[in-house]
Amino acid sequence: MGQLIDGVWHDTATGEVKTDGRFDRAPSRFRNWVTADGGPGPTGQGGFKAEPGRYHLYVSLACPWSHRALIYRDLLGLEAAIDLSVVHPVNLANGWEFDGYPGATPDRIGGARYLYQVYQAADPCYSGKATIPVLWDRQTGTIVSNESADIIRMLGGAFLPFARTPHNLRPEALGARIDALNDDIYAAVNNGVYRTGFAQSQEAYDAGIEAMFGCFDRLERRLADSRFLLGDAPLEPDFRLFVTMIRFEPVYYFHFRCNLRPLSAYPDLRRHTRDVLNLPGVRGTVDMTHIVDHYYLAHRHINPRGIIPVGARVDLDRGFWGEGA
Ligand SMILES: N[C@@H](CCC(=O)N[C@@H](CS)C(=O)NCC(=O)O)C(=O)O
Repeated sequence: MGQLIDGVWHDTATGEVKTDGRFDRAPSRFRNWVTADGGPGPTGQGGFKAEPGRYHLYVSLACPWSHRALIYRDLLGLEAAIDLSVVHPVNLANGWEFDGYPGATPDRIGGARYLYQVYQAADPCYSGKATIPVLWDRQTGTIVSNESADIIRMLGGAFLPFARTPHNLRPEALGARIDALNDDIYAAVNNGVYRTGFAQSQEAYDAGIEAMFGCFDRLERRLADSRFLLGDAPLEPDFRLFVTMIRFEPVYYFHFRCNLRPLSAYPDLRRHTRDVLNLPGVRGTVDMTHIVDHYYLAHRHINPRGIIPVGARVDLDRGFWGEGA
């Protein structure tokens, strides 16, 4: 996977696995915000005014964090306002790379071969991982943000005037409930699957599994009498949950050993995934080939021979987990 150290790429471990075998994700480093008037947002510096055509998104169709941003862009109808570059799904010694795979694109901004070169262009002395997604500003030639949780709030906030189909996915009155759900789902599920899959001790793995399935139990109870997590309309936590659950059965169940119980034990959680999948704009953001190839072919420390288990072959068009789409 590798990282940049003082602006130079090194194919070395990132130090996120601690001596007790825990995976501890490094925080994102570019935390500026696009705002309506260009004033500073909750973190970082100002100077990034919302304008159509000025900003660019770098994404991976495989990556759940990128997937959040892609869903917001398509669901809100921001395709004309924010264009895209899509990386190759299999990131190896040089990290994420452009082109050379169906559905991937060149770097449409600077013609870089590797994503780390986009980080070098933003900051020639940058130290840290070159992660995806990235929100890039053409005008100042830098990265605004590489944190998906913030990027989706910008798309659903400052960019709404340019949206073809605007919705408020984070109503102010529900802010505290949304944040509490997001925190629970992030720790136990979104990051929880990585915590479990990247664990390098039995204790770290067991703790990840316990937290994840405890959260599934809570979500199943909540969804028993509610179509979406906070009522009849899908909101921010529904999309944040969806991007992990759509990958769960083909990938996390096998590859990250998230298999205390099969998801058939959680019929409402599955139904929720299907309901989000069928919302306008969502299905087109799901690319199962990028997803499956990324995890099974890039994580050589977990799957050294790159063998893809037969249970990973989910065809969304021919029926979702054999239940009809
Ligand atoms: N907190 C970040 C996490 C992004 C992230 O970890 N992306 C992964 C892809 S799924 C990545 O680019 N990993 C490359 C690496 O770790 O070197 C966000 O939500 O945007």
